[in-house]
Amino acid sequence: MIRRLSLGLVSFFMLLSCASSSKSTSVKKSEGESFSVNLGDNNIVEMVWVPKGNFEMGSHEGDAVKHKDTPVHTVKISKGFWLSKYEITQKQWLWFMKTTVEEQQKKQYKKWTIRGVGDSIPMYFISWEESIGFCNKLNEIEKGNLPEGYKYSLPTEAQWEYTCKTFAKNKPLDAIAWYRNNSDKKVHPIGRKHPNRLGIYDLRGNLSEWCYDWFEEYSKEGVKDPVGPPKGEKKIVRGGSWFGPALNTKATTRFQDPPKNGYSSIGLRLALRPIH
Ligand SMILES: [Ca+2]
Repeated sequence: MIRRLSLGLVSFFMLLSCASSSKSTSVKKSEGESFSVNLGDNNIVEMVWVPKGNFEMGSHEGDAVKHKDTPVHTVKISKGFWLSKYEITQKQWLWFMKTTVEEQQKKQYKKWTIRGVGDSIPMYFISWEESIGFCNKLNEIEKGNLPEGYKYSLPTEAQWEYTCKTFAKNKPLDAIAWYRNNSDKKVHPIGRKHPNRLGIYDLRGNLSEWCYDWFEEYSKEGVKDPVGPPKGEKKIVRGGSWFGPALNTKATTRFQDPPKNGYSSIGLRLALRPIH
């Protein structure tokens, strides 16, 4: 009886150690530090700390009719947050969410062309809902390792524009972004252009990026940590892509798309951010 019990215990501990070896190896994250999160099987996502600050959101030039990016208003980002250094790749998505870009294409617009397949090419044809699904799955796995009050999510639109505007390098667009004039109508591997001052790559161009917020018009009053309205029809998309002209890659240019749709021009950048 005792022997059977101890054998049982041994198998139980063997099972535990097998389970832990396939799990992500997590360390507690500390504010201010960049870190890497392992999705499993050595699929590492590097996360870069973005410090808090105030900025002027919106465009003075006003592409308002099409892009609704006026009036300029002051936004306070009251806490720092993390953004992934790169757009999430096809290899990372396949490991974590179990679908290929071809399978995603079939779910979306079959007539739309595949624009690049490869481990280091960012994932596209993914909807806002599927992208939030990626974040929530990671929250489950990382439960207990997250800083208090922080969760994995999509960046808010304000966090995205703040990072793009405040930490920009003074370089020509061709040096930092893939867009219509230089992309050869393809999605490119991550990290081939110059990063911003924080070391974040491809914010502008390559793939546009889903943001958390539902679309709403700006107002001129200053706001703190905006997250968008509670309901809406379309989600914010930022950064422009391989497909669009230079204007689309501006830090201020806003796009919006239905949350169930995926496109060959939109991908996912992961955030670990305060949940207000
Ligand atoms: Ca991008």
